[in-house]
Amino acid sequence: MSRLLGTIKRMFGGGGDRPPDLDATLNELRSKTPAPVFWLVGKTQSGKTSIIKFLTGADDAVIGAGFRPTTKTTRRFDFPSTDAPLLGFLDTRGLDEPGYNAADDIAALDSQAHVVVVTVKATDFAQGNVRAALGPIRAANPSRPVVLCVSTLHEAIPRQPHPTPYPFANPGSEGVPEDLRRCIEEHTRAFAGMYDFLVPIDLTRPEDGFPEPHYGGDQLKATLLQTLPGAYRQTLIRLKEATDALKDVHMRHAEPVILGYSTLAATAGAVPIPFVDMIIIPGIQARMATDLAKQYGQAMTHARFKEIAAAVGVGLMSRQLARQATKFIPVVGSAVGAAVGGASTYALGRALCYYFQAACAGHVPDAQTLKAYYQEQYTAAEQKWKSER
Ligand SMILES: Nc1nc2c(ncn2[C@@H]2O[C@H](COP(=O)(O)OP(=O)(O)O)[C@@H](O)[C@H]2O)c(=O)[nH]1
Ligand SMILES: [Mg+2]
Repeated sequence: MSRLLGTIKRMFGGGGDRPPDLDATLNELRSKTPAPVFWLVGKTQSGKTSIIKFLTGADDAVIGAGFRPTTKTTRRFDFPSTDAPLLGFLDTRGLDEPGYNAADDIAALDSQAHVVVVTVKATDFAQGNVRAALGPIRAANPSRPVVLCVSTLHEAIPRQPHPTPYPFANPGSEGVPEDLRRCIEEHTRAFAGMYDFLVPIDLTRPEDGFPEPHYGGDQLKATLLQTLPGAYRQTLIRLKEATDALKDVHMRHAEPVILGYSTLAATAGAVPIPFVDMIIIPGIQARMATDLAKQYGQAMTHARFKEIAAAVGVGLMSRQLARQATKFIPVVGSAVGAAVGGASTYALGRALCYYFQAACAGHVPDAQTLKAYYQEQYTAAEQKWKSER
């Protein structure tokens, strides 16, 4: 109601014709956008960052730089960016410190996390601090799934290969080396009643030389998918599908950025926010352009962005224009729809990458080629966005 009143006021000049603040609106949109948040609970060196690396494809440096403190003992990493996140991770790093008090973290973070992921090394049975933290976290929200990841499996079976095919999916199945079986049983006992799923994993580094560096990774992804509510699951699936297929290094980094901003734009298109098609979505797209330009080491000026957007046919209106327009357009904030918002942003992102890639190689594509590429991407993306709903 207050929004409607605000809109009417704006229309009739009573409250001025000030367009909404982009940052404030983006904040509101982020809170409505289904980006899964995982709460990682485990000792230092137990494999928390390795799980983030595996799920996002981001490297240590990016993850390290991306963490920001949330409480005294916990920090948060948003992937691919805090501006347009697809996945969020809370890292309880203070767990090992004497006198760690989960209550503070729960008060600050409980409402943010969809799934708790507990990491324990297969051969490390000193998990008292982890259980002490996990107990109240679970009690605060008993219906929130807890996934217990038993990591660094090979330490339980030195000089032996991983059991293949992955034998842990069916309890009691054959093929698990005795030493490893005992380790997992011990964790099962110690954490009884505190978790919903147990997934043994070994996320090794390529240089460790294991034939399957992400041992148990598929099972971990499948379990996390199973635990997430519908819309959040969709985000994870979209990320997985989009990045699995990509060979090009630039595109592997760019694609999550594009997906992050298109998901935000889809949310903007789906909720009736005034000025969504004049300010909000172009604002989201401009930020995406800046982010993508950085990925390709290219400069992104306003003029260049306008030129590219005009070439592909994305309508761009400046703040100035939007101000004028409110005086003449009777229906302010006609929602553009999730599919249109999402697909136009996605296609523009891909077109920008196409442009940057060509520019890096020393030739700039002509407007017609760019437009054809945009339209092809748009059609495919719109289909996808519609079929998901
Ligand atoms: N082999 C193996 N090494 C792992 C695994 N998980 C973590 N590591 C290694 O253990 C070290 C600490 O892992 P990290 O993910 O940073 O732990 P964190 O402190 O909990 O974030 C790193 O050198 C990782 O490469 C795993 O499942 N298998
Ligand atoms: Mg870490």
